[in-house]
Amino acid sequence: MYERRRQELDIKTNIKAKIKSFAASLGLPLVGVTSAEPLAEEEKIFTRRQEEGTYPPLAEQRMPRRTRPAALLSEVRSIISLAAPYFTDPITAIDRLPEAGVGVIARYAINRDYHAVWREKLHRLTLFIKAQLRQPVNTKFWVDSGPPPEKALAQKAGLGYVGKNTLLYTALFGSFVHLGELYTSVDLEPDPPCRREECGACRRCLSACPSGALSAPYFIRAELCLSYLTQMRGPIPREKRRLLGNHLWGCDVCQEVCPRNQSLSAAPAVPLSDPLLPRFLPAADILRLSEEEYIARFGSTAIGWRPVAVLQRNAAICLGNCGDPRYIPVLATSLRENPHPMVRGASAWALGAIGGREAHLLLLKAKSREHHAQVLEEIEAAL
Ligand code: B12
Ligand code: SF4
Ligand code: SF4
Repeated sequence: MYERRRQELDIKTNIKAKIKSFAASLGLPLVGVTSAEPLAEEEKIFTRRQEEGTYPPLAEQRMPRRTRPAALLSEVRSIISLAAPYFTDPITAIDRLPEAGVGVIARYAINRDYHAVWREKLHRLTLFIKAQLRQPVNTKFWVDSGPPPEKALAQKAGLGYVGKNTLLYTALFGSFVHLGELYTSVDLEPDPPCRREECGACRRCLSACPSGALSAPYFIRAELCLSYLTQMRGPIPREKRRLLGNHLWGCDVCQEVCPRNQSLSAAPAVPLSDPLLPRFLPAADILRLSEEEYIARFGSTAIGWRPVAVLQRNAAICLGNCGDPRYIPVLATSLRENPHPMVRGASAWALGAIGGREAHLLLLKAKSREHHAQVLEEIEAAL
């Protein structure tokens, strides 16, 4: 009896400390533990937003799987929530950005795909936990793409609080962190939740959001967010293309303007992997990429989850938005030769957005040659 109690106490406290320090040694420095109780408050918020039609399309839709941990791992007793920083350069505001025709890539996307990096780390953490305990252990882990509501769990496990831009803020690395979680049958001592909320009267992220996606504090209209628009498959709705500006992939604006992230400039965090891409890329170069070149350059980043046509569609829209006639030739070549109708369509739109006689004539020429209905429709609209 005494021996069993002693073992239980050891697991709750000592093993937890060992898990935290092992996670830190893997490059996952922020670790908190929370219980596996259902998330009643979040279930209410998510369900209400599903009913209103404002629940984001990319999030898990089946509520029990989201908000009731036992629906994902029936023996779950504790949830280990983890956060690690990913920014490598000082945080600067978007208005100090580059010349026309140069596209911006969000910080998370320039690194090696964090899903793959994290999965490897969480696998090692699982093996470590199993090796520490002399009893059978069940675990499951996720990073981003799984059903767990990561920000809510991280807040509950004491890692930080959710700001008005809907992102989780940590004391050490601000909001530039990725989150992941490990559900386990091991009974660990929960950490106190984070109850602090430091936005106060500030509304900078809401005012700076280029697309109006942050329509109220803590409320995002995902279908307007540039992060969603730049990664969606299929043509970006025409009325939303101007919102993209020079965003080639993702968007960091609501984090860049946040005073809570400014002090990070002085001490960039150690990233989990070295960046594979620059943050600013000439959009014309993207339009000229072959499939093979795309895979070689972008295949190991999170951008590589999507086919080349998605990034090229965004590049064409960036060029249209910059309005510079220097890019008419590259857009005309793309309209003539790109194998993907979506990219040809976006190139037609961009020529129309730049406008002028030369662009008009090239669109007319393309119209006489094009056979694809969707591209023809884009050309008509651009003329
Ligand atoms: C779907 C999704 C998106 C969607 C929708 C974003 C969103 N905020 O929901 C889109 C594609 C737009 C997106 C964009 C981005 N994402 Co994203 N995304 C997710 C995903 C898969 C689910 C998020 C979710 O559950 N949304 C559902 C909505 C309803 O929940 P919510 O807004 O978070 O609601 C919470 C609060 O806002 C609050 N709340 C909601 N409504 C209301 C109403 C009131 C009145 C109040 C008081 C509170 C309140 O309570 C909720 C529970 O905590 C998570 C990973 C995961 N599995 O959780 C990553 C995740 C949130 N994304 C992440 C990142 C990095 C981004 C981007 C920064 C990427 C980029 N640079 O382009 C942007 C940031 C945009 C932004 N401002 O949120 C990180 C965030 C890390 C962090 N520090 O928080 C996550 C955790 C992925 C990861 N593991 O790294 N994302
Ligand atoms: S990521 Fe960009 S578009 Fe999305 S909410 Fe933040 S500022 Fe707005
Ligand atoms: S910009 Fe202001 S309101 Fe927005 S998250 Fe940061 S502190 Fe909160």
